[in-house]
Amino acid sequence: MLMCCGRRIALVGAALACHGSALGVIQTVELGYQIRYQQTGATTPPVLQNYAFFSQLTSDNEFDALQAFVRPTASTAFPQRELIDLDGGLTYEFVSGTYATESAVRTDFPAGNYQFSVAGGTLGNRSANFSGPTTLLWPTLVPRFLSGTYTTITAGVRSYDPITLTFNSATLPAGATLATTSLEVRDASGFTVYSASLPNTATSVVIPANDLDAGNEHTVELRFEAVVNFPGAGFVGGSGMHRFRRSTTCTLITLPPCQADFNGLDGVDLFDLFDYLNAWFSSSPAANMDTFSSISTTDLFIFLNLWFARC
Ligand SMILES: [Ca+2]
Ligand SMILES: [Ca+2]
Repeated sequence: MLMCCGRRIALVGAALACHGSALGVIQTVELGYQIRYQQTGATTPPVLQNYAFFSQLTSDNEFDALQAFVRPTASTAFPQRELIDLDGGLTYEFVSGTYATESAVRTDFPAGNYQFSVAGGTLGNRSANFSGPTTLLWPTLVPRFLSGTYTTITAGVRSYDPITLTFNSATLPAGATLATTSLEVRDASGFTVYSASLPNTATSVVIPANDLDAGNEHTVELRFEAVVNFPGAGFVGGSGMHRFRRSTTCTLITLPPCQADFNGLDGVDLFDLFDYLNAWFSSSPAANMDTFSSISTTDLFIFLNLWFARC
């Protein structure tokens, strides 16, 4: 990252010297592809969900009344797409709709030169071409979770135990200068309950105990991302990159809350046993485990069985 920042500063400096003024500088232009899969079982391969195309432009300066567009220069029929202002004029992004096939993506976004046009603001009336990648897919295996044990793990995941997920490693595109592997787990409301950045050589990750909710459905997303840099972005001082994202999601269902987790904290451990015994010896109603409200040795044995079985 430090090298990256240093490089950008150097590029800005070069551009300023070139123009002899403090006009804004296009820093990066980017074309990218995103491919999503869904995995539903251990034996079936992940199913393609969709492809998407996106492009991005960043600057070092806030634009005034700026409009930025991207379009393939090779196609007159293709309408130019407006880049959406993400953060007040520093980053503009366009994300396509999604497509069912790679060829459908190529119809709308053919390989070749793309024209980024900027109108208005300090960067007004500039345009430059940036060559799109000639190959859409990079040669890697489809990211896949839990080879061989997917169904058993999803059927009996205990949120109060660490959960190990295994998956295929990524094979990066030729010339990739930056690559990341990440994992994100979202609960049924879409809230992220666990995320991790992983080495690109990773083939497994351990979700710590108690990060997931008991008795809930979760979506796990594994994402591989790679960047290939191109020094000639068309804009003076700018750099270009192609970004590739591949992700696979699967569903993880955790077991309902467990009676052996007597205190409701940190899953099933020795403290639950001690807390239960305290309750049992004091004949607390909380120690009742069967249909008879009296606190008896039956309740104790039921609890001990659950505790040793960890539910
Ligand atoms: Ca507990
Ligand atoms: Ca009882």
